[in-house]
Amino acid sequence: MAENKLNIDELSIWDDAKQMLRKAERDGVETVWNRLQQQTPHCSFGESGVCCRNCTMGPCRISKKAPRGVCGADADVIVARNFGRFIAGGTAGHSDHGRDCVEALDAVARGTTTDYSIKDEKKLLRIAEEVGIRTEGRELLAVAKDLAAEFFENFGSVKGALSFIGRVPAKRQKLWADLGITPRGVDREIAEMMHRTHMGCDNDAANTMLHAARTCLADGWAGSMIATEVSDILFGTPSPRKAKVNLGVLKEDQVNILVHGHNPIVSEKIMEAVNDPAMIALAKEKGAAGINLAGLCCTGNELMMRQGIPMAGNHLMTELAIVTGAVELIVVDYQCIMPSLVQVGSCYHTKMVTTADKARFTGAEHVKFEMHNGTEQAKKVVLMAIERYALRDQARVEIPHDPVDIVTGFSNEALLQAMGGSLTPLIEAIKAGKVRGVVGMVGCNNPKYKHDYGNVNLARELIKKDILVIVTGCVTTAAGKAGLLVPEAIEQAGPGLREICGALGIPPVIHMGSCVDNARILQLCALLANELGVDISDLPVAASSPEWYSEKAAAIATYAVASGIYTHLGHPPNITGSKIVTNLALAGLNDLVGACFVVEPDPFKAADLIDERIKNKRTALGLTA
Ligand code: SF4
Ligand code: MSK
Repeated sequence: MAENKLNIDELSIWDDAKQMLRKAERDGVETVWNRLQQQTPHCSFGESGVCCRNCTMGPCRISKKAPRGVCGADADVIVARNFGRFIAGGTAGHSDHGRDCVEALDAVARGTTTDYSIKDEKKLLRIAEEVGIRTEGRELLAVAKDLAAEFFENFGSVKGALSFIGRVPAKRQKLWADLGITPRGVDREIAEMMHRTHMGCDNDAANTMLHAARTCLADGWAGSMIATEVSDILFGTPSPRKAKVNLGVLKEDQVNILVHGHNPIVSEKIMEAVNDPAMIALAKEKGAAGINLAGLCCTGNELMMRQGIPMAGNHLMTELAIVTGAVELIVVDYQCIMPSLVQVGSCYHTKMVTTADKARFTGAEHVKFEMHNGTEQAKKVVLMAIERYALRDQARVEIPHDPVDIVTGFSNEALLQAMGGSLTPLIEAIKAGKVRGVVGMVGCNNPKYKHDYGNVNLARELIKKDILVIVTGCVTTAAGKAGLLVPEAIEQAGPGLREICGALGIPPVIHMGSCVDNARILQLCALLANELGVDISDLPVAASSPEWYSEKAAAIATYAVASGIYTHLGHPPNITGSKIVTNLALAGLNDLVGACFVVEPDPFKAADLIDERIKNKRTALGLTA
């Protein structure tokens, strides 16, 4: 039970969130905002990154009085080491997700599962050819087996280079090679980061930070990129489709199931089970009008992109979705799932089901999904949800109304198709100054900042300035709820962007997927750079994560910068205790990789800073600002 009263109007910009926060208060349910209050003020040593727990001579914390840890490490070394381990966690998360996808592809190829299949055969063959696998006259599954083997090689020590290194513009490849940061393999870079940050190894902050860049590049150009491409092969490459967002997607008279996490391997199976006529009949027998599936966070993005399944909410909405009292069951795989969901669920009738051995939650029921049993396990989970319907207390149900329409499904393939098969219309629009630049807005929510205030206002400001916005992850739901993910949103865009998006029939804010799908944005930048014969750092592009919170978001931001993309963050990582690391992040990296971070909490000021960068890049390319 919360101890202090929250000022609910200041916590979120959304009516559905505020309505549920008031209900949570009435129902005596503790949320992330209550716990933030209990944890505040945060420890300033931790916040500035100068607390080290890497050995038992410590823990040590750096201050004026004690400028070195017991071993002699100073603030710069400690901050760099902490940041290195932070992004190693993010890289591991995305990349392990990618490896799970490759395992599914391998199981399909070997015939050890019939629960999954190749949905996009053309993409399988295209990607296989791209990475040097012969396809002509061969059985599809033989090609799939070789592709899985090729991708597995990206995780250990790669024999030659990452499978997708050929996508990186030549100038960038040379720059990485000169700096010694060409990634060699996902697991290798993560392991080396853990090694370097052991006591007595890499005691040069700048050197550790360069390896951080290398580790994150392995995420962007291998772990995440493989996750995206294999998911498309197994579940279909997304194409534009309509969907709906906000808590209003829950149904008062139906069995409501929420999927949460990241990997479509679980959520796609749940969706199939929900559509099974026998399951629907059973739900009706139990008095429900049907079964309603909705997504949360990134697995929600995956299902929405490919299948048009509605999205109930982003990161800070996950507890509040349960507070509706209308959710029978929430089934999760991994990442960004608050442990508190078990407790929130127990305040209602909501059952929480975990599916991955690597992400179990005390108090949740575990239904282990393996490659060979996805269909069977998904039915088991849906049955549990149907059984819970009878336990629902309708008097405690309150569902906010009016879900918002969105258009989703813009994979690069779909974007190219919308442009008639080539990038030429986008390039011509950029040259003519109608689309002045492109910004990828990615990432999360963070209860320290007003929910979705930064995400929505930055997206709005950028499109006003004729800057095309691409969203992934939890920014998607924010943009969708603000009405920015529909073609009609061109009315809020500047005249140039309005004209181009209007002609193509696309929204000025384009949804490109989940957080691993930032790899699609990397690929798009590389395609643009290659087409123009320049490096990615020469393009009028930027990235932004106004409300990030996770290790994964830090890894994404770092691979964006190391790939040459100027990157805005709404608040800094825990690095401000080191001048060397902070200066490197905010300026020094520009000299090394042609891009750096910029930190600005105010979305309006951030839009101006991004605009300035885009102006400079346009001028350098000989274009009008
Ligand atoms: Fe302290 Fe050094 Fe050990 Fe860190 S590695 S806890 S700074 S003695
Ligand atoms: S789920 S990493 S809160 S985007 Fe990918 Fe959302 Fe950020 Fe998790």
